Amino acid sequence: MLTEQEINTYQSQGYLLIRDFLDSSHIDACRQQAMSILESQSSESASVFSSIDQTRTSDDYFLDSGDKIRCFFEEDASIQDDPFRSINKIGHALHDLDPVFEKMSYSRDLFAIATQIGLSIPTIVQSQVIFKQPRIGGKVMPHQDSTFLYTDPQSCTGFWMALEDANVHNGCLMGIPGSHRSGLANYRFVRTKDGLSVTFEGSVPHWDVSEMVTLEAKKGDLVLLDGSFVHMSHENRSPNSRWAYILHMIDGQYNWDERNWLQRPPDMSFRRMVDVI
Ligand SMILES: O=C(O)CCC(=O)C(=O)O
Repeated sequence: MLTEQEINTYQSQGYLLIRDFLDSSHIDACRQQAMSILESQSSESASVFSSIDQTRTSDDYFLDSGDKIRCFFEEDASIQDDPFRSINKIGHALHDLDPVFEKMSYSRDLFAIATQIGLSIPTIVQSQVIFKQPRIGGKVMPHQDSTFLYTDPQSCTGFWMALEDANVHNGCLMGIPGSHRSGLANYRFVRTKDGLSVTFEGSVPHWDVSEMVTLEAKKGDLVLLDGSFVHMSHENRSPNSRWAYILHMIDGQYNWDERNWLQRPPDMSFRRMVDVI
């Protein structure tokens, strides 16, 4: 359980670092499972990315991934590279489709924290393993998570779990303390009317990146991220990877916006944590 001081810090800063949240047996299980997913899926994704109509196929591959487990490549990776080292991330329904990630995601500890920070019906909408591969791990541009995962009122909350140490050398999270208090920028990542692709809508926000602080984390730490908290991560040019498991939750009492890129088919709707744990 969080202390009152931790809850206050989260509310005033927009993020909170919780040390030693995961124990090593969970981390090992999660890493092993990610490896076996990579082994079974990377050839499928390689064939998708070598298709002739690359833009169309990769749009579909991404847009249909909300209810699947799919691997996405690093931008700097060529598919001839070691397939494991070329994968940027696995997403986006590990929590609902993979038994190891399901157990880790629908945990009593995460549920307790989610309710303490104000989600009355914690509901997981998205899961990802981000690898930040050595030398080629890509930059994640400054953003607010609610731009991508929108509810009205906003309730998106990130649960970022370090599966390896994350520091300034291998591209740890960075963020602007208190930035969530300015609210969500008028900028949304939405499906186009025909539902077949995605686009940004609104005016591109400009944040003062000089205000970013590093959010270094040790293996096993959990970082909570308010949906309006401005954060990013730099490229990884170091020889070490930087694995993380990231869940995004919403408050299930609010409507999931029908224009969000991530949509589930009717027979696989988002699950309320309380119904699973
Ligand atoms: O892990 C990272 O480098 C960035 C993750 C992130 O920004 C997010 O999940 O919202």
